[in-house]
Amino acid sequence: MTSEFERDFRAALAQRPHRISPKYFYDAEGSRLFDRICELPEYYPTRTELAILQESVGAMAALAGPGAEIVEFGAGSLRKVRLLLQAFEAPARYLPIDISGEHLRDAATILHKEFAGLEVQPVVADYTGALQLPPAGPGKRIGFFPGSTIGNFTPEEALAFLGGAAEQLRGGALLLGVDLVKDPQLLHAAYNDAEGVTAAFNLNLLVRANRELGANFVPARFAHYAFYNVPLQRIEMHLVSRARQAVTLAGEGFVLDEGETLHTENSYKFTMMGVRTLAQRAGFRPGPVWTDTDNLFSVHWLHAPARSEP
Ligand code: AVI
Repeated sequence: MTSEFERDFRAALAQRPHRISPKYFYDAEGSRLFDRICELPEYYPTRTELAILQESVGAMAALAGPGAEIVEFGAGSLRKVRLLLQAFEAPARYLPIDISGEHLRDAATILHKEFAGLEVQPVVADYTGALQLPPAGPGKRIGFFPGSTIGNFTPEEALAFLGGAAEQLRGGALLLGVDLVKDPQLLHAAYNDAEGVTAAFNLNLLVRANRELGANFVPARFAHYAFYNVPLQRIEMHLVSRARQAVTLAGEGFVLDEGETLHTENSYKFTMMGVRTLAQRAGFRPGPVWTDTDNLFSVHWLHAPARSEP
């Protein structure tokens, strides 16, 4: 059976400009490289968001109230959710949602051991699609979507995701981590690190295609290229063909011209107002926002009105 990865990669090579979803970065090696990116001196989002959470988790816990349950979209960094679980008053349940059952099992085992009395209920699902969550308990349902992963969605996808989350979290809230518009030099450095880890992360997509789709990409014939597109307020990552070359993927031949690119990722950056307006359009009532002193990153409390609320 043709996989979604194969279908999307063929389509990417058949259309111009060539474009593929960033979700395919995350095989085992891609996830490992992303963890390394999060530790890089140039990649400020992870440590800045962690510091914001550390400083303001008390205020977040007060808003959540006792017996809340946390729904995490993506079984992400345990470090971040752990901060919430430690600060919230008697959290009732933790529901991580992820497409990878393996990731979920690991997260569930670790947290179950650490937090006695906490119910951990993993949900294997694609959180960008229609979700079936178990019925909510008596406490508030608080969604958690850190890391500015929302920036990797198209604007339409971001609105659709937030609309779905507002439905799922009725009567509760979404805690959303969002990277902010800033000095283009800082943004440029964050996606062009000196060690070349981001380049390896980008090029790993070709290695994955070779392994899983029988493609014959030679990674050295491609260059990592990331730049900040100022008018569109997004980092764009591309793989640039260093020469005119033929490639084969799943038995089909394609030609890439010298200088042609495969567009592999967008990472949108937002203004505070931009996030609030988008959240409002999706059905949330924007609440407090926490940020760092340099305004690099932001964490938003978005109240999801209950059906009975105006
Ligand atoms: C996961 N995501 C929010 C990261 C970002 O910054 O857009 C992925 C990434 N791409 C290159 N570096 C990090």
